[in-house]
Amino acid sequence: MLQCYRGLDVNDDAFSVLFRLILSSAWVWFRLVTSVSVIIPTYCEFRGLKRVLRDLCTVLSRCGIDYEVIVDDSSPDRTADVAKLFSKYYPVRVVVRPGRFGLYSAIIDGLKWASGEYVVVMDSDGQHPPALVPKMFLLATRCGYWLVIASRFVPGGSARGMGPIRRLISRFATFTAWLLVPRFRAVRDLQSGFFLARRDLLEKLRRYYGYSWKILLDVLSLTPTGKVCEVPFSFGLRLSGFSKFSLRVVIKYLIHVLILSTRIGLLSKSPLRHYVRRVLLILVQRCRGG
Ligand SMILES: Nc1nc2c(ncn2[C@@H]2O[C@H](COP(=O)(O)OP(=O)(O)O)[C@@H](O)[C@H]2O)c(=O)[nH]1
Ligand SMILES: [Mg+2]
Repeated sequence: MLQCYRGLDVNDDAFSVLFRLILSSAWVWFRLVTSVSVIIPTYCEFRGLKRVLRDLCTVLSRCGIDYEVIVDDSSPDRTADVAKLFSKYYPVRVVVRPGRFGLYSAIIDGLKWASGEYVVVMDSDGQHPPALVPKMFLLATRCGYWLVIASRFVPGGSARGMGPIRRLISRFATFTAWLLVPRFRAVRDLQSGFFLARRDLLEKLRRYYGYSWKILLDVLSLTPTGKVCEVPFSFGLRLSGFSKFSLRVVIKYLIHVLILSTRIGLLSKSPLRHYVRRVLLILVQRCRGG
């Protein structure tokens, strides 16, 4: 995973160390300028978004990142106003949708405005550290990964921002996915909402539009196992506001995993898979949004 970084040799003299550092920063800067967009879905994150954007803009402007796209669902707390303020001074685009259409579709809609070859998806509530983005980008471009997942459950990561009940639900959700879709077993943090993916992978998801909350599962289903890596991070506490996680999200997630298992998992060999999928799709249409 991270061992693919080329480390500094103790025998290098000061000049060559400096030269390599300058060269690699210039390389990161050049690639980031042309290659990465960050999509941040928001719903009622007025306070949190301000802090996140400030930190993100500081980190990313140093790297010369392309720009960020904020997709807001007409939040009643006027979250979009914060984003619009930032857009006057930073490369931030604000997309305001006329109603609440859900997290998955917010990411897909954000894609229309994101021009980067790679796309980062992250929360707007401070739980995902912006400082990790350049590292994720390096892993993708230098080591050839198509999907880099910021993970709470690999060595070095932590989930201190999750309460015990949420942690239990997350474990259960991961276990269900591992059980029904064996190829997911290679990934420790299937529930992560913080990842970097090749743009073309996300483009393909327009067809699946809005099954559930966890777009990462669909991105994973399209990525060869050897092209996925996880990088540890510390999942922080929410800066303010409330989580949009709910029972409906859990139900949609379970249906989503079942649909995936009819495609690439345990149910994919069943002669009834087409009927099962059709029924599941009808069910998932009934609980749109969220
Ligand atoms: N545009 C949009 N963003 C959403 C919606 N639901 C959640 N989000 C955003 O998606 C991110 C993840 O949601 P969050 O409540 O933090 O989920 P949690 O981290 O799993 O508790 C946050 O930045 C939310 O503001 C939605 O319906 N529309
Ligand atoms: Mg969150």
